Amino acid sequence: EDCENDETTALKAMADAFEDLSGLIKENGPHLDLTLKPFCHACSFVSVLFGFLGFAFKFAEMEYTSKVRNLEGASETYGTLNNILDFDVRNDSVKIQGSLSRNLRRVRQGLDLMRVLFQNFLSADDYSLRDAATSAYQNVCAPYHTWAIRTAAFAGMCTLPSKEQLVLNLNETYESTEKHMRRYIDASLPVIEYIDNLYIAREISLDW
Ligand code: 1PZ
Repeated sequence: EDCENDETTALKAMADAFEDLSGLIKENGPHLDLTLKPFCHACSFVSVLFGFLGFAFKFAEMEYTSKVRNLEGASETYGTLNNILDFDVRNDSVKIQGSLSRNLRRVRQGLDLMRVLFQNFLSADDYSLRDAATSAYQNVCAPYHTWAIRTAAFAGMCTLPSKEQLVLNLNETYESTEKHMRRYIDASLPVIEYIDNLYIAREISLDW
């Protein structure tokens, strides 16, 4: 245990939450019937990180948070992620804007955006946060966003802070940032794959 551990940071809390969630998935195997409550709890830590990325990502944070809240609000009624999918399949509303299954798909894009952004962030020292975020957005979200959103998002990338400034904002050192980002990269992937499998198991394509 190192010294920064008695002070929880937003980045550490997010990595911790996803390690808990991926631990649950690993322990229970692919047949785990994941409940919405711990899932939404972990996802809410990612909102905080969006907030740290500055002004433009404030819009992304609001958009992502509203979808996590919607899923959170459904936890009493539906209980599990599987039940959400089953409900929307029965009602033919999987891809309808605002449906729980669509919001889950969008939250999954947010988790993946953060994962790829961190991978890019750590991939090279001379790779700016702006380039890391632009490339992550290009690959993970842009194919599924409207032209207007994509244009605003690419414009917004110019407002991102430097890597050094982000590390300062996060109240981390470069070393602790790297450690927690790697933990999130590793722990979020099984969660993302678990979500994808909910759709694949019901023969729902993932091209939207
Ligand atoms: C100098 C100019 C500054 C302008 C800054 C404006 C930045 C605008 C950023 C726009 C982010 C809003 C993203 C909204 C996306 C939604 O369209 C989708 C689809 O929602 P649906 O149709 O299903 O209701 N929502 C998502 O995909 C949720 C995931 C959000 C992750 C967004 C990341 C965008 C990051 C770009 C930030 C610059």
